[in-house]
Amino acid sequence: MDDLPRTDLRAAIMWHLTYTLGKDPDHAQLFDWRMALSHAVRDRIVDRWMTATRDTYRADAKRVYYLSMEFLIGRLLEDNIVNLQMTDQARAAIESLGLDYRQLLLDEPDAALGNGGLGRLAACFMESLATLGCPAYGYGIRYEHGLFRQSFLDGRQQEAPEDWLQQPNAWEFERPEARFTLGFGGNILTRAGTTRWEPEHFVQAEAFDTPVIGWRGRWANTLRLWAGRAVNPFDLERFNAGDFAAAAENEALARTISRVLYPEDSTEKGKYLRLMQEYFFSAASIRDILRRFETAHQDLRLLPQKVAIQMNDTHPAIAGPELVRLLHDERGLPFDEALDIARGCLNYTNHTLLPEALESWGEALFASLLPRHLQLIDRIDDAHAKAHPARRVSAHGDGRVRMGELSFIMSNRVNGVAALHTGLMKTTVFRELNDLHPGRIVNETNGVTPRRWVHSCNPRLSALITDTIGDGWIGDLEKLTELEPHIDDADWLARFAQVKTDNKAGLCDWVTREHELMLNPEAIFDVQIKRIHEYKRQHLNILEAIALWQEIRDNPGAGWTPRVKIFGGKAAPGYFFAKDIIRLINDAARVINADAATHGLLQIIYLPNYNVTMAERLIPAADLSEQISTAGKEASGTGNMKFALNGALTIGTLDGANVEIRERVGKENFFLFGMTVDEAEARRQVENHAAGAIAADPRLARAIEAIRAGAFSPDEPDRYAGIVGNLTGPDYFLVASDFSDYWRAQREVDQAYADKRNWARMAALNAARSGWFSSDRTIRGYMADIWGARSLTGN
Ligand code: GLS
Repeated sequence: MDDLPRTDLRAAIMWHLTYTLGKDPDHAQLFDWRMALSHAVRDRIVDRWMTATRDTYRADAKRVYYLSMEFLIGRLLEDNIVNLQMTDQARAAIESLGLDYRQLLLDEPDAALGNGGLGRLAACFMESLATLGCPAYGYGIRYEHGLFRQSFLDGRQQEAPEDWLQQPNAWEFERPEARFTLGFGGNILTRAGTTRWEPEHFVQAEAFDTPVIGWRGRWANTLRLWAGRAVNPFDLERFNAGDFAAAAENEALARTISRVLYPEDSTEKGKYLRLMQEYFFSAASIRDILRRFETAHQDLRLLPQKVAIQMNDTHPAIAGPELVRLLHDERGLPFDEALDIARGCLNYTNHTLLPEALESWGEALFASLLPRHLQLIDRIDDAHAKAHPARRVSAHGDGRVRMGELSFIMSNRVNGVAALHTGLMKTTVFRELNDLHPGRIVNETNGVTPRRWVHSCNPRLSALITDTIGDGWIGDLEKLTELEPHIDDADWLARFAQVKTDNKAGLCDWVTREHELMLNPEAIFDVQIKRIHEYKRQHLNILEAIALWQEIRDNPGAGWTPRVKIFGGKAAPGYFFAKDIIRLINDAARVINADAATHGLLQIIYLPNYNVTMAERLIPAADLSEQISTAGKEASGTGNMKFALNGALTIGTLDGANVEIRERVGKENFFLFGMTVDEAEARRQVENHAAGAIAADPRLARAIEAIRAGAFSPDEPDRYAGIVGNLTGPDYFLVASDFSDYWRAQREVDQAYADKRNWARMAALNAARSGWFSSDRTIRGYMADIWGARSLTGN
């Protein structure tokens, strides 16, 4: 066997094909070639990865630990090639083997270990942490099944399991030696003044490591995902007794813990298995963090100097009591000291104010699973009450354990994800705790990685930017402002507009191929892609489409600006209202697309199975970004940033990071509509507000009436009685009340788009002024304000 070739990529691919995959080139399939390339790329990451680890030990640097139930990483091959700056080399090597490079990249499964923005943010953060040379670990769960695969049957969402691990995963390293045994249930024993938890059931967490390489390959960190394993996987006694299924029961139970991602987003799960998952990954991570610390230090009081733990939402909140338990019960530190140390390490990011999303557990369920932790939470509450006797805010009370309060009390810093959201945290859910702990809440507005969300997904735009200002923007996105002077150059602006035209043409080809629908490339590509949720108001969008369709039919010669409305997104399987919205969009699309009277002027398409890869395809081709949530409900949004960076204009409300996007791109380059947070709150107090709004707007009334009368569901006219009843009744999310202003803003969009040159100008200004929304900037903020961590690469 020849040595593995180190420099020649083509030779390395051939080597891995033979010796890692065991395949003869004559019989290799696309999968084999993709795996061989992935291994060859991975080799180039590993050296950097190991030196980064050594550098961290040598510098005894503070490490950041990002604990998250979700990492929506998508595909990794292109990301890694791009960050190693090997694109040309990889393409040449693959083409020299007679293969199609893009096809090979597309063969990789999309790792959907997350639901939406929260999980994707975690993935962007991992990439930025590596880019900035900040020593960091991501900790999460290695779900066998990520977010379900969505398809439509008669317009209805169907869910099928996602099985990304059916194929071997080229990026991960299994670490059978890195295992922790975790307990559940059982009793608490107090002997000679010390208390110990004696759990009843045990499972093991086994680590799988994926290296995450930063831009230009200067640093690599680790994403460590835990898989459930049985302590005694096989019961020989039961097997010998002939009970074969029971013999493997332990193994099946343990594996269940990391089997599936809960498919809810921005809602509470409240399920027993979910709490097990939360404890499973938090406890394994905390033990791993302590183990690593203790290899270099004896004095546990140094922990906050060396360790910063970020809890991504409340899902890892149990990490707090677990750390206290390990320090106090297991290491013997006095309780108050253990509490101080834990609080010195922990921080918490809140990602939503929706009351239905604030996790809490019934105390009986909690105690049955984590009895010792419940006791410790009571002691944490007592200590907090003693320090702040004026007002009692507690994590445990009224029969429930509230993870938001627990996270807040256990944290050194608590942050929101956009300025508006952080402000609302202080005045709503955390008002009392903020009064008690002024300064604990800080804001870190979200960001997205420019490597994936501009450079890789939009190669045409990337090339134009680099051609104009050099490639420094990829590592320093605020350099995009250097584009501004070029926007007044007509030739440059024409090139910018051409990028969009070409991207749209590419999308049209793909839609024709995959979905047998010919889109009008001249139309405004109006895109709403995100989870389906009432607060995100996809139903406001489809209502406007229906009203527009009716208006075009009335007045076909009125010089309409053609429009293609593109939807994508999944509904939680148990969220029936959201599933009705999906079906309504599909039903309306069928009727409207078939109407010869409006053909070419209005088309609607709902693309099934929206995921990271689809976002990478759609965002570069979008003209208009729909960010239309009810004010106060979308904590930040991150899709909004990706669209603006790729030269789409936003139609949006004053919600989440829209506010900051509008401030930066300029209000004249943003289509604002809708009520503010205060106006929305006041509007809800108006009796029959929805009925009033409908009575005042005949267009809205007619659109709702069409749905009610079954215009889109003639076979079942009352199919949408639920949606109609809500829109005309309680309408908590104020779809009816915001409709007229949304309609007005959409007609402004029509007018603006008719002036192609000015539209291109506005789009270019959006791109040039959105550099602040890089996750590099966000991570720098966390490093300075929250973690006290520093870069080891001088970034
Ligand atoms: C979310 C919010 O809904 C988004 O607005 C936000 O951008 C994202 C990341 O901070 O977090 N919260 C949540 O539960 N799911 C999300 O996507």
